[in-house]
This record gives sequence, structure tokens and C-alpha cells, in this order.
Amino acid sequence: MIVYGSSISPFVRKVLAFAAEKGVAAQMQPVDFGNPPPEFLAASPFRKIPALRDGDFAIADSSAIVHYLEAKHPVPALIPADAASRGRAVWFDEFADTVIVGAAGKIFFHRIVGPRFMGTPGDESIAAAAERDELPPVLDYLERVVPDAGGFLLGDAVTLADIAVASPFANLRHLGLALDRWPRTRAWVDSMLARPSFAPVIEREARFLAATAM
Ligand SMILES: N[C@@H](CCC(=O)N[C@@H](CS)C(=O)NCC(=O)O)C(=O)O
Repeated sequence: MIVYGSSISPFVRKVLAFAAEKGVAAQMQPVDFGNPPPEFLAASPFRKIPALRDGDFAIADSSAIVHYLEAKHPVPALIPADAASRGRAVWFDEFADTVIVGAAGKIFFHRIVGPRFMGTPGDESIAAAAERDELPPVLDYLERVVPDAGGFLLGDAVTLADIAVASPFANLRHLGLALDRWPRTRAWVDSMLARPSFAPVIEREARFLAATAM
């Protein structure tokens, strides 16, 4: 199974961690956006990462991919079956993709991706405004809902909710943003990102980012 993209993207990292929690082998294949290969374009018509190829099947979007993986590899279940927990898993996935990444992504893009990888100067005023105004309410919410470190958002086992919410925090860690005002969130995130499904991926990213530091 091929996952197109780079794990520096929180969406790609989510898919890789989800596959790892299921014990499904996934090979990450970076994409040259300047010259995208046809197999990638067939999977991702709007050139977004991640995209997946699994034999003859191809699809884009991290949420579409994890739902495909859940149906194809139902054990261990990472998307709960009961109505309330299923609804909350979809909520946390959506909240992570839009609200957390909406704030964290601006900071990461303008401080790292733009200047380092796209040859565009980042706009520090956008990054600073997102850090000052957008991120704190998101973290205030999480501080109220996260369990104790080592626990899970939906019951007693890891689910898509935990994987999706934890993933963008690796980007905040790469930025060196401390979560001192949100100690419960920080402890829970640290416990999630220490899992074998995340830790080696994040260590590889950190080595890559250190090698590309300006
Ligand atoms: N909703 C999509 C979002 C995917 C997305 O926006 N990916 C970004 C990287 S973080 C991307 O491909 N950007 C390249 C571009 O927009 O050209 C998902 O969950 O996969």
C-alpha cells in the first residue's frame, strides 16, 4: 500500500499512524508537486496529500483513506461502532482537520514550509496572529476534554479521535511551541506522540527538518 505525500503534513501523518495502529504496512512516497506522477494525479485529482494506492484502488483525503482502511482491516477497530462514539470520532477527526490544523497550519506554513521549502518568505504577522488568537481557544477546549495522559478520548482504547487530534501537535513540537498553559493537553499529547505509531515518524521528520534548517 502506497501513501503519497510527506509525513510533515498532519493529514499524511494521521494516515501513517492509523495504518501503523492497525499493523498494516504503508510505504510513504514523496510527491514532486512541480512534476507530479500520473499515478498520484489519478489518486488525488486536486493534488492534495495524502493519497492512497492499494492495488487497483486509489483515493485521496485522509478521512476517506482511514474509513477505507477501517472497512478493509476491521481489527483492531479504530472507529467505534456505537452511535455516540462513532459520532464523536467523526467530530474529533473533523475538529482536528479543520480547527486545529486551521490554526497550527498557518504557523507551520509561515515559519517553516514557505521559507524553507517553497522559496517564499513566510508572513510572520499571520503566524503570530494564529499563535496568539486562534490557537489558545482550541487548546482551552482540549484542556477540558482530554483524558489523563495515557488515556483515550473515547473510552479505553485508541481510536481515530486520538490519532487525528494528536497528529498536528507534532507540527507544533517541530515549531518549538510549548504548551505550558495547557498541562493536561501537553501530557496527553506527549503520551500519544510517544506511541510506536507516531514516535519513529516524528523522529525522522525532526532529523529532516534539522538538516534543512536555515
Ligand atoms: N482534507 C484533506 C486535506 C489535504 C491537504 O490540504 N493537504 C495539503 C498538505 S497539508 C496539501 O496537499 N497541500 C498541497 C496543495 O494544496 O497544493 C485531507 O484530510 O487529506
